[in-house]
Amino acid sequence: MGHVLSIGEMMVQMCPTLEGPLRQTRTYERYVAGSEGNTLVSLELLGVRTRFISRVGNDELGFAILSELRARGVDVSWIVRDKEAPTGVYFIQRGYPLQGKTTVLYYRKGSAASRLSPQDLPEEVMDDVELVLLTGITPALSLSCNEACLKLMEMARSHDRPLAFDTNIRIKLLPDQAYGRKLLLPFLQEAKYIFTGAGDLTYLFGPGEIEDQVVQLRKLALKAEIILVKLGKHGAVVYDKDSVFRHQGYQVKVVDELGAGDAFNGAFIASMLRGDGVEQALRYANAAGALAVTAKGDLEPLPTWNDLSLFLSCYEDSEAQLLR
Ligand code: KDG
Repeated sequence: MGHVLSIGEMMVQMCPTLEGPLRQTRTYERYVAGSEGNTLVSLELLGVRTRFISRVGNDELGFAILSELRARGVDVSWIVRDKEAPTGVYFIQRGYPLQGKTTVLYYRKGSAASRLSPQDLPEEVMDDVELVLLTGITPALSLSCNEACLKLMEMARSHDRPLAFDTNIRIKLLPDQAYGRKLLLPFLQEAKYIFTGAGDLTYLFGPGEIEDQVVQLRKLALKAEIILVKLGKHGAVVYDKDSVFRHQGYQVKVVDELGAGDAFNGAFIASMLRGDGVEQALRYANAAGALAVTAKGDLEPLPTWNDLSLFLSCYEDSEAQLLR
């Protein structure tokens, strides 16, 4: 099996040890995170080889990102150390001002990764690539990032490789809704697999029932064979060409909900690539999403196949016992 290739920004994540407003926070744990890279690490843990196109600052934090990704098996040979721009950083604020809610503060404007451009994509990056993964985050980072994502999409098409696209709308990175919708349109039109969520569908198509929003999405996503709608603790729904599969969420203790969608995507793609059917892939993806929220950090709780099997057998056994 070939590589899954993606492009994007990994940042240093500053995660407070306690809940509360950041103005009072003095102690943090430092992690490394970023949607596309998270999904690649998830894939690596599930036996799929991956390659990441990115830029990091030629600084200590950039080294931290490179060594984390390298240690987890991702091919980092195409990541550029940029001497002129710093590595992006973000802070998490938990439980304030709304209990149970997480806010993210980005310090990534002008970062090294925001300077990604089509020049970072020579033809050879497509060598031995099985699937290309893009998300709505990277095109939103800068005009040159958007151009790079469009180029990678074209490269996937010319090599006849499928595109997986996660809408991953980050309102803080987008000037307004009209811009966001226009930015995502070419990727939605091209993708074979579309990952999205209830909030993103409402951003794209306005409020309404998910079924109706998916009908609207289908009208423009003509190449989409599979549309996955992630519903957090309520599980997920998959719409393939002629069937709908629903899967309930697994109830777990939530420690840190960031990165759950990326864990979901990684397990779904890995399962499909090894030839499981859609229903089985959805089951693994839901389990991976659930496991991802049980510990801090985006990469740290990502599961292996053994973790997924153990989780599913225990969880489904205890559910069956409750039903008896
Ligand atoms: O999916 C989790 C990511 O959103 C988070 O770790 C940071 O990539 C990130 C982003 O751009 O918000």
